[in-house]
Parts: sequence; C-alpha cells; structure tokens
Amino acid sequence: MPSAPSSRVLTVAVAQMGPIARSETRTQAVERLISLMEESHGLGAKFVVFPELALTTFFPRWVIDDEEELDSYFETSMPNNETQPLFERARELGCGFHLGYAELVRDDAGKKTYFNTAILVDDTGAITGKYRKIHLPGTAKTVAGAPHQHLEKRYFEVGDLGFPVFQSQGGVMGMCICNDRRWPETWRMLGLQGAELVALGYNTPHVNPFATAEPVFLGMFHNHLSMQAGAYQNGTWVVASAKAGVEEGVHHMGGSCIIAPTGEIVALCHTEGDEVAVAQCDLSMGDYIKQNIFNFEAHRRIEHYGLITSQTGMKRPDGV
Ligand code: CDT
Repeated sequence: MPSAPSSRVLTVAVAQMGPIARSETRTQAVERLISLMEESHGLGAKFVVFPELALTTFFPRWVIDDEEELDSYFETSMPNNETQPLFERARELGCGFHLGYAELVRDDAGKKTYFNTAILVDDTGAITGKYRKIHLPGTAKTVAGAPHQHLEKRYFEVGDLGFPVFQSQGGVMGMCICNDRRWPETWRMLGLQGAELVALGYNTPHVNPFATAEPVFLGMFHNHLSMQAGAYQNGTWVVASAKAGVEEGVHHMGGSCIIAPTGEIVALCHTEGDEVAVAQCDLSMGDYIKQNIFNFEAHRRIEHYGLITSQTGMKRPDGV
C-alpha cells in the first residue's frame, strides 16, 4: 500500500504553456512564466515545472542556415538579463522551478556547442542541477515530403552530462527532456540513483511528421504510457509539462500531468494553452515500490542485460 503522507510532502505544479510565436521575445515568454509561477504559488506550489525550450518557439521545425539567426534562439548564460526576473520572483515566492531552454556553450578557443538543456532552480533562486538532452529525435537533414521538419539532430549535440540526480527541494530530483521520456533506459538510469521526482518538458506534434499514418489518438496514449511506466517501474513522481496548441502552424499536444509513483495520473491539464495543475507529492510515496516489487538490489539480473549497453540497433541472432 502507498505510504501515509509524511512531512516530505512537496506541493508541485505542472505549468503548461500554449504556443510561443516566432516573433515572441524572451521578455514576453518570461512574463508568461512568471504569471504561471504566481498562479502555481497561489495554489500552494513550492516547485513548478515548465516545458522544454520554454523561452522560444520550437525552432527545430525550420531550416535555419544563418548562424546569427540560429544563435538568437540560444542562451549563452543562465540566468541572463531576460530571465533574471524569473529567478528573482522564484526567490521572493520561495518557489523552485524546472526550465527548459536552448544552451550555447563557448569554450576557451571560441568553439560553439549547442545543447537542448534543462535546469533545476531551488526556492532561493539558485541553480541546483543541469541536464542536457540525450535522445535527440528527428533528423540532421531535411526530409522531403514531411509536413514539417524536426531537426534536433542538426541543431543540438547529444547531452554530455549523463542522467544525474540532485538533492533539491527536500528530495532526490532527476530530469529528462521530451523524447528521453520514451526510452526505458532514461528512467532506469534515474531510478538506479534513487530519483524521487523526475521533471521534464516536451514539445510533441500531434502528428509525427515521419509517421503520418499513425492514428492521432495514439500520440497522447504513448505520451502518458511512457511516463506512467517510467514512474511505476522506478517508484518515482513524474511532473511533465507540454508546450501545447498550434505553434507556427504545427499542432502540439498538451496533456501535461503529474504522475504518482504508482503510475497513476493525479493532475492533468485540460487545455492547450497556458495552464497550471497542482498535486501534493509525498516524496516518500515510492519507497514501498523501491523496497518491494522494484527492489533493484534483490531482483535485477544484470548478468542478462548485456545487450542493452553493448548493442544499439535491433539484430536478430544468427539462425533466428
Ligand atoms: N521534442 C521532442 O523530443 N519531440 C519528440 C517528437 C519527435 S517527432 C519526430 C517526442 O518524442 O515527443
């Protein structure tokens, strides 16, 4: 049975965003984030999860050849002039947050590296964790005939930070970003480190531009299925925030939610616009799962899992 509520209850908000237009400035996006944070705080939240690439439109849908234009979608420091008000409001309200954004890193020689990044910020406004997206979907080259492009492999490098967890907001927190949520490896890496809450954002088109024959209703089913399984199989809360609605002509799904370690959705957004949903998350709730059915120490059989890290693609054994 789930454990009784304890003092480790963290009131959490998932803050979904409606579309961000290509013309929208960082300042305008940050104003929206602040009002979502204020609404969340008014509902008792002490931690708010914002979407993937929450400061800009989802620019990987376009070919952008001009380097200056491409760089304009990326942050070179965090916080910066435009995002500082969000950090300050977090400190004033005593409300931590998770934020996804495009990150541009310059090394000492001036070489540029681009990541799809998310950070954890605590209730004092201090950054307590960073994650860089590992599973980059889509293509590096354009796909002829697709209704729109999905060029994450063109614009981002694979994240170089692994799947870390952090002590923040009184719990063990992990992060992943959008497509990462579909891979059981993501969840198990976080689960093996004792994650109690996983925060993530997503930008998911209603119609996968490369699998247009798939019935549209399956998109939301797979979205929730992946995260509910990840939550249950690792005994962790999942707080997942979408950028939803029709953004620059592409319809993105909403369905932002908070999932308990039992795998049950306990809070769900119902619109495709800016919207907040809140839940009281007992960070100890997953303990009984971690200690019983998914007691990794007692039951995992790593001697039989070798293919998971030695082989990438599917390969049928000889003779099969
Ligand atoms: N942003 C992101 O990772 N979106 C993907 C959809 C890719 S469709 C080619 C997702 O898995 O939701």
